[in-house]
Amino acid sequence: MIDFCGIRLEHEVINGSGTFDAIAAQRAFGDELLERFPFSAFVSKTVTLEPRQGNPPPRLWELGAGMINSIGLPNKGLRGYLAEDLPKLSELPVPLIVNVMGSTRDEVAALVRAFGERDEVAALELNLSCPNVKTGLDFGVDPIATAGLVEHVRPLADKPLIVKLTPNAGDPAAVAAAAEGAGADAMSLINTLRGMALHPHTREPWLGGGTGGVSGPAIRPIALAQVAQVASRVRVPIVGMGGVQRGADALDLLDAGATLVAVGTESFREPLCASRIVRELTQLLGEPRLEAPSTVR
Ligand code: RRO
Repeated sequence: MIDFCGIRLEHEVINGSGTFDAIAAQRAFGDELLERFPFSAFVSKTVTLEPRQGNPPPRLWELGAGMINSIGLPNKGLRGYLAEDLPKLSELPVPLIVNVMGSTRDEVAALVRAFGERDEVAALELNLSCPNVKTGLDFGVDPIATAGLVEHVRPLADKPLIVKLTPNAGDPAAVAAAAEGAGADAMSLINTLRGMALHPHTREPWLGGGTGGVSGPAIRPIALAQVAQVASRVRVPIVGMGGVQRGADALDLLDAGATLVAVGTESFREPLCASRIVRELTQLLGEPRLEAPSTVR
């Protein structure tokens, strides 16, 4: 059992927001999915106050070592989510973490207040890091804007507040420290890195949104470095993610200072990969660790 902000979890592996559609997966895999749910907590896709269509297609570009997405946050909005998705997601056999995003403080406040009242919700994740939506206010790249937002919404819900950091900030550890100082209970990182692909014939940007977010094994070393850097600056627990494909990748993030590890892009190739990753990680955690050689003076 792992204690994460007072929530008891069976193991260290959860999903990255927006990378596993539990409702669609239940249609595909049936009740077996619920009997052997791969994650120890479920993180929802980002919810905004009003419904959004998302970005024009194409929305994906496959890379040799991952992909670029430009999904642009399509979702039913708060009312649609509460009416249609929350009742289904509350049947999952694990705690539910709802990821929210707004383009103003008041929008984020309304979302935090609404989900803060729901018993089905174990924790909230503030998405300060979507690379594909121009909000006008880029809270997540600026420590002062981040602190202002977290201070504003922290008193509105009596649930753990996780801040999802962007790797596209100049100094993600400074943003993390500001969020912690303002009352955040945990950090999650990394979201995707801004990237681009060109249409093979027209030479125009391939993605409908122009640019997108790079994820998958290509970003794994960046995630590891940023998790280590953030872990050296904050005391709150960290959810580490970025290119996790195997138990060994998860162990790297834990050793860099994460308490939990999230799996994202790999779930598109192998939807139930998290069960395999948990098995691999459990075995690795049970093995004796080699001592680092003592320095010869
Ligand atoms: O929906 C998206 O395009 C998206 C989001 Br909200 C995010 O946080 N990260 C990402 O890579 N894509």
